[in-house]
Amino acid sequence: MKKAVIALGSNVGDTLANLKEAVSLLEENGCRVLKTSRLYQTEPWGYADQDDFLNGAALIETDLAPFALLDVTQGIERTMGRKKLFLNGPRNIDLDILIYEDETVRSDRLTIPHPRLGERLFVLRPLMDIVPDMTVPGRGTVAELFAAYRGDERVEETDLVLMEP
Ligand code: PH2
Ligand code: MG
Ligand code: MG
Repeated sequence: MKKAVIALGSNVGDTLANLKEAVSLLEENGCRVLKTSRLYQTEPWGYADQDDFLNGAALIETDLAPFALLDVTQGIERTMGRKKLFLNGPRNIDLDILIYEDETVRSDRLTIPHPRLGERLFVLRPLMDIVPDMTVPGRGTVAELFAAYRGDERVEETDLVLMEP
């Protein structure tokens, strides 16, 4: 079994229900969800004229290799009827593989660790909840990246959770 970390985001429709549905679909498709972060209401990054996102992250365990895991996350996005209008634009569900064990993957389809992980508070903040001590290959620990973050994104903690403890 391998451990991986997945970022979840939604800003269209019932965002909490969308994120919960994505977690259930991960569980039904070869991923065991070990831990989930709190959920955060975050200002849209990259394209301002859209609703706030609800963002979280999940630590999973799986026998799927990185590209097979990508097939699963993209399959879930398809199943949930994701319409991606444009880059950084609104979406009902987004699943991004952030970290996969200590592996580095660089291809057109997939880059692990996620290339912009250290620059996004909407990613780093949820990661701090679940894997502060995890090493991001080539970049230090999550806690180190979080401490080095210099941006000013608005990220507000909510009392929403993906799974009951
Ligand atoms: N995802 C994007 C673009 N911008 N902004 C926030 N706050 N949260 C996201 O998940 C997000 C974004 C593209 O995937
Ligand atoms: Mg994304
Ligand atoms: Mg994505």
